[in-house]
Amino acid sequence: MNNHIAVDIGASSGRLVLGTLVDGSLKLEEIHRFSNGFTEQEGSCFWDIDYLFNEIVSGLHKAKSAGITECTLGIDTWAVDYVLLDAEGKRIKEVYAYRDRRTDGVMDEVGKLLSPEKVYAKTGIQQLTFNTLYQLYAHDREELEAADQILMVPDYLYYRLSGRKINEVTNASTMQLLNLATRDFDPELLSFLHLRREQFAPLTEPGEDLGFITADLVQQYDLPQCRLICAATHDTASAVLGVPAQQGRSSAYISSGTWSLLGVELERPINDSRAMAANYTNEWGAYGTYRFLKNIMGLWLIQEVRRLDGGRYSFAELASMAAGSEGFRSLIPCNHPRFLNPDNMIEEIRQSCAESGQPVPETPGELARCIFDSLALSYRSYLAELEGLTGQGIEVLQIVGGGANNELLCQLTADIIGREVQAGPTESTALGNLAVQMIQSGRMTDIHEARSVIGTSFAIKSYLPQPVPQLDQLLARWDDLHSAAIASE
Ligand code: LFR
Repeated sequence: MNNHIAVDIGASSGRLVLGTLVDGSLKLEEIHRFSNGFTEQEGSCFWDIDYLFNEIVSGLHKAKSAGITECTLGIDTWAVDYVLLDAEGKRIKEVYAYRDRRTDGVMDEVGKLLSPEKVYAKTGIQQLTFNTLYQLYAHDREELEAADQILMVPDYLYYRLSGRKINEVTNASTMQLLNLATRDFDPELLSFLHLRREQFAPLTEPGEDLGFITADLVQQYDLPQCRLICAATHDTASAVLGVPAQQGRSSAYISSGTWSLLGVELERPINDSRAMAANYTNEWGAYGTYRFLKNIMGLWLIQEVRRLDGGRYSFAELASMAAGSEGFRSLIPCNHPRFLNPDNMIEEIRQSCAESGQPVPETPGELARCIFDSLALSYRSYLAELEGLTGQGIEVLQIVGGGANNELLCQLTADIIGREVQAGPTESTALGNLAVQMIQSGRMTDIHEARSVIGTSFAIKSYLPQPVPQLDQLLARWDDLHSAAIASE
């Protein structure tokens, strides 16, 4: 049996990908793809989790129709969002989407009651308004008390398929409730939220065998016999597992999708005061690793511009219009919280440019160019910070995920950071998810082998830095904008 299926659901789309190992090469075949997004109901933002579950089932049914009778299956999604269940295992509430505004100002409020230094020393997790800690603090107290179980989104999807409740570690770490030293939920943080340890399931590591999809589901929807393997259920954890092996050169990665996650993999967390001041995170990875990284407002910016523009142009068209627009004309401090979920991204970008006395981008091409230029410049700043914090110089930046397809952004990044960028594979998240299944099934020995196989199975494009005219002036302009934005957060 050589069929492994990754269910990979991001904030804007989901897919089921079949992975097979043929003559030492990993082959991917997309079985099913669907869109995703949160919707606003009475002023709050929610995911449609039943729809996502149904899409998984439809995808599996398609696999069966295509002749797959047996497979293993792993699930990954974005992080931080949770599902409350009652004692019968029924959902108590729709699932809030992390960009919901109920957490506006909550981080500061909590910071007055619970020392942020202490929370960082315990958890090593960066301060983001949407961390589960803040979401739960902002959640209706009675509803939380009534919850028999609190599962993360992928945990819940596994539960619906198998009946088994887990809290998978890579995703659970983004709750900002796990203690790095004890490797379990931190009692003080739980009691701050008036929560009990029993409301969470046992912490489960990637690679655990979770049993088969229930016979009822298999029969009712005509599905393959699927053995569920616990993936690195946080999509970023899977994406980092899917970063190709690097031969002898020190490297950092960017997992480039809705977010740009820039960082390195470490064997030990760095949760000192410098890392805290720079707001770097230590999310738990598979196989005893930590992802020391920073969230950068990534392709969400262009996704929103495209949506508000009525979807007239594809992402490829927007990138080519950006390539034809004047470079470095207007820049935005793209990681400022104002861009997290503004009422209107296009207006927010224009306003930011106007406020800083720069030309206001009008056309979709100008808006896209402003976004890509600003992202490349922010990568440079955060890369330098990363080198300072880890004490490790970076020679190569590996960009994986959908953003690896964006040639303009990859070239701009190489030019601005002055180092080689290696782009690809775009499907690193599905690949990391599959790697865990293949290792668990004995098809691969370990993650080193998986990363070598990934490196030789997919085309990886190299971008070498080209000179940027008047770079010093550009960097000075960027530093002013970037520092002013940090000061105003
Ligand atoms: C990327 C990602 C990031 C996480 C954000 C919210 O899809 O999972 O890693 O910080 O979404 O969950």
